[in-house]
Amino acid sequence: MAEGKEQFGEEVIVAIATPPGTSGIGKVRISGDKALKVADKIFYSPADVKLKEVESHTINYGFIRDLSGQEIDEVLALVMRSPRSFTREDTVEFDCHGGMLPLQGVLEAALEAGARLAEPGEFSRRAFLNGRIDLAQAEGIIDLINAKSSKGREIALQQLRGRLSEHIGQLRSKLLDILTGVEASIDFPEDEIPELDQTSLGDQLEEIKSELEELIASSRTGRVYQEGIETVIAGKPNVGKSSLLNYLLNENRAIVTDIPGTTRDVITEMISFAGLPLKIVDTAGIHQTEDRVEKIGVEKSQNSLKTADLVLLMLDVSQGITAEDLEIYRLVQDKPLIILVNKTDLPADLSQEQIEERFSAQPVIFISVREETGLQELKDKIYEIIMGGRAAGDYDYIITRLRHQQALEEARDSLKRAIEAYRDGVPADLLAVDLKEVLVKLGEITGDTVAEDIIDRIFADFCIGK
Ligand SMILES: Nc1nc2c(ncn2[C@@H]2O[C@H](COP(=O)(O)OP(=O)(O)OP(=O)(O)O)[C@@H](O)[C@H]2O)c(=O)[nH]1
Ligand SMILES: [Mg+2]
Repeated sequence: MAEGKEQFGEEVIVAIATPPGTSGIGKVRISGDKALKVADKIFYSPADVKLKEVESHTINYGFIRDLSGQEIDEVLALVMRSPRSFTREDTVEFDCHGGMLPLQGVLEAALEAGARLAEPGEFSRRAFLNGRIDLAQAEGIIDLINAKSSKGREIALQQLRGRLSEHIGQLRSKLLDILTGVEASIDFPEDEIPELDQTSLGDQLEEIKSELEELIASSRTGRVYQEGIETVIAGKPNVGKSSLLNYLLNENRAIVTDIPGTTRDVITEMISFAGLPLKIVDTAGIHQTEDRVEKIGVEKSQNSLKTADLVLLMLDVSQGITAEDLEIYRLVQDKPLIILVNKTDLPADLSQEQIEERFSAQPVIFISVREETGLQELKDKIYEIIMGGRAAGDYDYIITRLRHQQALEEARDSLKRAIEAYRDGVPADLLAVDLKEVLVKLGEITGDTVAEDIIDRIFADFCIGK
């Protein structure tokens, strides 16, 4: 892919790298073989400094002027010369005043001076094409930017720094050693075949397989940390859904009254829950209604159930199980689900047996939001369901991306075939075919072996200026 370099670096790209809005500082980033030349056309320094002539990694004070000579902003110019920059190309970063007009003005001046607007993720793409980072590291960058929990940030940073790539690299090199041995045995004449060490080859393959299994197992946990979990509180009107939301948020976010149908809209909030990002959704009580406004709320509630990762179906212990409860259950029974029986401070009209009879194998927790009982048990259960029994600390490496998970699963399947083939004593050349397939799949994670369209898709997720 190195041949792409000239073609890419020749075009100087520019973008505003900070988000729109007002701030103390905003950044305009320029990269490409002629980045310094473009920058010098618009950068003017009272000390007559030319960016083309300054040392790499220096900060230079000056002003930006457009080509007509109009002054636009006072800036600091950070110069990073190839290859000691993120893109490995010559790069200039202008620290401007962080308002839309100065930033837009500097951007337009750079465009006028010969740069073109960068595509989303194009700086990172160049870093990848120029060998500064591999694909898994590039994904680490975007995951770090988008991290929704401190654990998610930690995992993304590890990935950005190449820990996952290193681990995949080690697995690949073990496989390559094995493959070399297998291929050598193909080339030898019958009587000179060096005895493939029977037990050890099988064991080595099994060992790699279990390392792949371990990585695959971590991916559920990883995605939870990266993306968060959407937890929807559902139930008929007046059971205490909004009261629970307020309790979890530790604030009076939603209106609570004893009038059924109080919540009419879907309320969404993020909370950090045992280090996990939890998106918590309070819904309008689902029931048949002729009220036009409430009807829309009920429809929105039903829609949010469709995308939920976890549903807390709330009942009222003082009311027994009603037709409305069963109707809602029908909507959510295939989702990860907890049956929450609220208001246990009131006289009960509902027993554990009755619930188990109607809601089959679902976990049931009795709570009282009013008296704050049963809520720790609820938190523990949510954690257990989300994490599938294992916490992040149980893994050496954590996979966060579906793309990686799928590549690992395909690698594992090919390896399984190789192991079976080996046990059945098939010829070495057939065994080699399966092993090569494993190598290709693992290479997709780091980008050593990956199709152009996948690369396009990954970088398209980036923001402009990154
Ligand atoms: N006794 C008792 N009352 C509760 C408990 N939790 C909530 N309530 C009361 O139940 C009533 C309804 O609570 P909400 O939280 O508004 O119920 P909701 O499910 O959001 O109701 P809708 O928005 O109408 O669907 C309020 O008067 C709450 O104070 C509880 O644990 N025990
Ligand atoms: Mg409510």
